Amino acid sequence: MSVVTVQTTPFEGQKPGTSGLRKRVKVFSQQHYTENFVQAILSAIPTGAQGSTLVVGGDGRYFSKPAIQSIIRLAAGNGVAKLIIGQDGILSTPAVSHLIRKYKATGGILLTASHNPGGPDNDFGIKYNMENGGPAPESVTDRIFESTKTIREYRIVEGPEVDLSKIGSTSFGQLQIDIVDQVKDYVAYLATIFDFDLIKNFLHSSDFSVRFDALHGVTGPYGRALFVDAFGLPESSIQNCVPSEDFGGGHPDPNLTYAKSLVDAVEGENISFGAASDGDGDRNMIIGKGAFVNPSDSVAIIADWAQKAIPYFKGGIKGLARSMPTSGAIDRVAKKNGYECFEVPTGWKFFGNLMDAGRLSICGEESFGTGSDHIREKDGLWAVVAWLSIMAAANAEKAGTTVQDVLLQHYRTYGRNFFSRYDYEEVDSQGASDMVAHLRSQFTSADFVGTKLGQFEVAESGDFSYTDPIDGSVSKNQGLYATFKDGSRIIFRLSGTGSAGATIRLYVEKYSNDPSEFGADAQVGLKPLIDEALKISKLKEFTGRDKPTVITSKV
Ligand code: G16
Repeated sequence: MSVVTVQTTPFEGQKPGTSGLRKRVKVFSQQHYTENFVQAILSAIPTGAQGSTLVVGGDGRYFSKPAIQSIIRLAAGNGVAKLIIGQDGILSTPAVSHLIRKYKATGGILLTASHNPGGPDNDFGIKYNMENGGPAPESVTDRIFESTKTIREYRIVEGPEVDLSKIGSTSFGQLQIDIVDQVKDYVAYLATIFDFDLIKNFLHSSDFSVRFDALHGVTGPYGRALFVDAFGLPESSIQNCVPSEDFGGGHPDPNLTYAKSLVDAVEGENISFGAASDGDGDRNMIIGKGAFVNPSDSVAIIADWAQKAIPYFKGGIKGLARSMPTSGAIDRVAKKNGYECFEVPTGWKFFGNLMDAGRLSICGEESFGTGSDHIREKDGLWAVVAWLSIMAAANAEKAGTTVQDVLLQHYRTYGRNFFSRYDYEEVDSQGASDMVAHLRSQFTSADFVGTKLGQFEVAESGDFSYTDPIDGSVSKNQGLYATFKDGSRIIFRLSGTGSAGATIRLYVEKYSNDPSEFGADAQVGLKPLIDEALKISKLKEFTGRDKPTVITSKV
């Protein structure tokens, strides 16, 4: 088998977004499109592709199979020494991160568009992760993008399709390929982080019931291995746990809109604890009967209970962090406990340096991402098992404690950061960027501070910029924010994960330490702020939209 050089021409728009390149399958399936991007990744590996070991896997969505065969040919053509591939090409994003670290690989190529729908008419995605197991930083994604703009050829080795269904070692020319179990290593790792026996005992000695929904995504087999096999729960504790290439025609995004069947089941069947995960398994949603755990609260509560409830953290917490639009609930936990706390731009890649430097243990994002330094990706099932650990610990203190009780207990200690996010998906790109320009001119003007939006007086505003405390790199224009005198905030950002048009995100936050408000519906308390945000942005005038596609808030 010899290396063949294939002539190609650059494609426009192969710029990695918040988390890799996400486009419609129809775009990826154009001749040379996927090959160009993968060649650009291989050319951008800081230590070179030659002799490297890469982990390859994804959520199994439509187009994964031909993409993996292309990656094999390109890896062989670029002198990669070894590929570690999940059986049938399937690995959750957290599992890839874990395998990169466990096998000390050079990096990994992940095939997923995360929570975006799959199938021939929907989305596919490719991203590169580094040797620490985390998403490539901007310095590397910029190199990938530069390379896609000038690429003229890529190198492959031609050969027969590799059978990915059998676990074991095989080869493709000089390239060694190890096909590995999708679930085993990851679940074994979780068992070292949490006390599985304690969780199991709690679940079997109480009437606390659980329902996990994989939304037909990659976590189905992982969910089964955990809830049914490890914790001994009945089949009825899991739903939608058979992965499908198009996620059963659904939208594998664990929120109140797209995981509605879970919400209905928890309410209708009187289930104590519901959890869902997204297409590639890095996001999570936690609910209880009558309770929605806002992701911003979720990470704060996990941080608050971690040392008490999760063996991995018994030795201490190094620091906490959140993305900028995430509510400040976790900051309050950090303050009370004397932990360092960081505010980074949206994107999990920004947490990695802090973890590698030993300054960050637990972090999260409002976008249903929660995780810790056990890997370098957010981790949906980790968050679910963290919550089960908390519920076990809380019930050990007081039998019968519900998810709602844990929330209220947290608010009584720290006050409540009401938070909501409005998403306007697939809006006209021009309208969205005009709206952002209109807002930027106001939010970055010195005169804006002191003005009043209704009852809210602007205390501080700008376009968020972040200087990485470890390597000094600067990321600018990460979101337009206005903080008001009473501590509340509004933020506007364009999403970096959509595949068509633009997605506008509006984030609103308000703090209250008035116990009579703790049980309130987030929407009610936030309405005046939301109204002001919509007014100043002229969102309706610029986009024609008068209501959001998705709202993140209380049930
Ligand atoms: C990705 C990133 C997250 C980010 C989220 C939303 O998640 O890893 O860090 O918060 O996108 O980003 P945006 O607001 O730009 O759409 P995932 O689960 O899609 O990989």
